[in-house]
Amino acid sequence: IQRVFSGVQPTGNLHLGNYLGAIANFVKLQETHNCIYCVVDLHAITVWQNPDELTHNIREVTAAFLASGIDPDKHIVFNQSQVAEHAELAWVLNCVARLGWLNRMTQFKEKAGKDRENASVGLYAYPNLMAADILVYRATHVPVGEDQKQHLELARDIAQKFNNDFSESIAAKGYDAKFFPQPEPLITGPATRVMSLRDGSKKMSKSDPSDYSRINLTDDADAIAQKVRKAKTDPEPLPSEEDGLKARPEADNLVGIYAALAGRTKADVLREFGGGQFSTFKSTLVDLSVDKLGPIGNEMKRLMQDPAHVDAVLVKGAGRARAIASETMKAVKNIVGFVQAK
Ligand code: AQP
Repeated sequence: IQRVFSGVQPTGNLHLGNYLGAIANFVKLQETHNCIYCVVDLHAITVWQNPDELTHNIREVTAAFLASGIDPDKHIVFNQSQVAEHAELAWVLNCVARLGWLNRMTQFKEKAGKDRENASVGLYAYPNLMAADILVYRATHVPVGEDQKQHLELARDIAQKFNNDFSESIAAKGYDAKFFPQPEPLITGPATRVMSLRDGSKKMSKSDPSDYSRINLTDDADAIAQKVRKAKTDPEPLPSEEDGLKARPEADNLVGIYAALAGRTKADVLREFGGGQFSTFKSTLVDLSVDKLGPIGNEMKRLMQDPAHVDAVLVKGAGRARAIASETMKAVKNIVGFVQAK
């Protein structure tokens, strides 16, 4: 049975993009894979986080996992900082990855902005830590949104370079030549890149200053209704076929959201709504969104009233994660040539 790893940053404002692009797929994969789902708090601090808010946000992402249907007894749910092996392996991978590789990462360029000299070293090295997150469990499949594709490709390159650089030692010490497997990205469903409700050319994002750009998982029915009604559209009616969405990013986005929430294809949704006005479509989208997200938001709020329970889930998950990660780390140290207790 194959192993899945993925993570979500506890940086607040969990939104529909995080849900459709990642968490909803996490839930499905539980049926077919051994899954490890991580609240990646070490990644979060690559940009400044208020400590109290960070604690709250770690619990909130955990609550979102549980409320969406992730089972922490059958699978592993924990926060990254509790398993030191992530940071430990990341250091080794910092020494494997090349500066030139990291220089090509578009997310760093976007997040660092113009003031690159002032970005943290952590923000730059973020993709190496992400590679460590995956490889420390020797995970084979990584469900992510479209925006993470480049980081996944880097993780594959790092895995391969480690296997090559240390091939003699790997063979001499009796490990499989492909010590680190090549992790496969799983970018699936009709909403792998949910766009901002205010601007169809920007992805829906936690850090967008406008709350109207996104539907948060904790939004109530009124907030969802207001945001969907105010979502940017164009004056044309909806097209009847998918081709008609091509130069219409806002329409494409709303149809994609509908399709993903309803578990249908975009073509199928357009067969029903094609030719109609956005106002009618938007009302149905509001009902569907409230229907699907309302119970998740309510359950998140209920779980957040018992932080001790949420923390206990994370502590227990971290123990199980550590058992796997420490085995990998022992082997890595052996391969690299470090001295350690037998
Ligand atoms: N708009 C999106 N559409 C589809 N998937 C998305 N993801 C994020 N935004 C979208 C996916 O959600 C998972 C968790 O993301 P993350 O928390 O690790 O970080 P992120 O990608 O940086 O999320 P944001 O919301 O865009 O935050 P900021 O504003 O800080 O940049 C990932 O699998 C991601 O692909």
